[in-house]
Amino acid sequence: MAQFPGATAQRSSVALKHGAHHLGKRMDAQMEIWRNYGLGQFIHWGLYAIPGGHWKGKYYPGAAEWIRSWNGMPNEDYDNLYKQFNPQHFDAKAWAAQAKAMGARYVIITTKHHDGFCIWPSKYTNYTIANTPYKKDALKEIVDAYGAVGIDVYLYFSIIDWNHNGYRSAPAKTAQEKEAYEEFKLFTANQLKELLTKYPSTKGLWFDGTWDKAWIAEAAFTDSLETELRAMHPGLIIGSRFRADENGNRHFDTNGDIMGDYEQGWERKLPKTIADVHGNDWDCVMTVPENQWGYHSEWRGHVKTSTELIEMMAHSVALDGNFVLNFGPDGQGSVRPEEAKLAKEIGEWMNVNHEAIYDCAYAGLEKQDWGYITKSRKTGKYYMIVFNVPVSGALKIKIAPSAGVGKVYDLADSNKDYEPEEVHRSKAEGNEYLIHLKDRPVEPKVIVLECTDQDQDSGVLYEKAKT
Ligand code: FHN
Repeated sequence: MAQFPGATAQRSSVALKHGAHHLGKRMDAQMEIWRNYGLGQFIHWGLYAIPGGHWKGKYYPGAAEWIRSWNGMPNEDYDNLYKQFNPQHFDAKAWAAQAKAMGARYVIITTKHHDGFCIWPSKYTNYTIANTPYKKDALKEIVDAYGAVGIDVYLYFSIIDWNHNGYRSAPAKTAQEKEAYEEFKLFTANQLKELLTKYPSTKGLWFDGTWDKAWIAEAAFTDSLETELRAMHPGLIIGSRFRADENGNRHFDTNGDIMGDYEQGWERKLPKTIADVHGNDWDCVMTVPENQWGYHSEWRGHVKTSTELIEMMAHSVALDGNFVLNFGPDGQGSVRPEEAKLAKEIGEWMNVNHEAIYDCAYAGLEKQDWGYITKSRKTGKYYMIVFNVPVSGALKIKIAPSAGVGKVYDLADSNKDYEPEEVHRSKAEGNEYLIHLKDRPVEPKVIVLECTDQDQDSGVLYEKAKT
């Protein structure tokens, strides 16, 4: 059983052999770095980027990386795509520079998606980049380039593998099927160990495709594999998608305790309140259109703007999570112009306002009418991230009865300060202030709030009056 400072031993309400390894948050240094990232980048890049959501003139309406499962594209055609994989514009250093300029502090890169194609030269299968015209180890290029600019690398790994003969979604019934699945398990374990050995700077594994009944039934195997991976790579971070307990519960075990270091269920959605995250670390992975991860040349439906994405990031951090934005480079390795534009715009905002995102956490307040509030874990400063300015131009904020408002100023310009107007002072309810804006912002604006005489026990900010 893995143990981490600050985490307690497994609860015994229901005795479990393969439940959570620790209760509560991991408080070691590596996990502290993880929770302070604020913003990450996801990259989905593989063979599916070549057809880009089309085959023989037909449009595939699903997520581009699932095109192999579509009857509009014969499996054989897909399985031969690797012979064309030769991304002439792929420049890992340019990707890393773009991610850095956007403000990402970690990246999650697809080493192998459900199709089974590996962007590293795995010695356990021939279905790898080594056998494409490109030949080179793209994963190494990415790991090195991101590492060089100080962005931590996490490896996405799909358990579903449509290329492996032993892979199956339903539990094996015949002896032959069982034997094949045992081979698949060994293959999976070998690949994971290979990744950690070949790319030792990686900080964690981001698992996917773990919902099959066959995998869920493997609680003993997955538990011991997780323990082995952690032992070979101290500090390794693994989310809640990897394994199920012996009763088939995923993410949370039979006792309701999270299995893994953070909750990985927030895909294309966000928690509404702090209660929804149950005191766990978590990340939200988000697509730019509704549901496209790999490159699809024709995005349909709503495409999120940088303001919407910045708001989702603020929302995530204000509820103790990280926000991870997906990119799907094309078959030549180019980042599409829409994504490049978003990266630039988010980066410009982060350049000025990153203090409200990095190293920040839940501040004791839920969503405000005007926006979100975060608190620096390092300095204790509060950040009001303003998206909606009321007609009055006055932002209402309530702080603890024992607290006073100190300096209040624009993060973009500390000379632009405010004299909060005291509206209501109450020992029972906390002290309410109005901050009168001097102008109407055209983009999300951050106001820094430094409070005095903080009451350590209750927290400075009050969510609502006690009645
Ligand atoms: O099926 C995949 C999907 O293609 C994509 O990789 C996302 C990313 O979180 N994960 C799966 C769906 O949960």
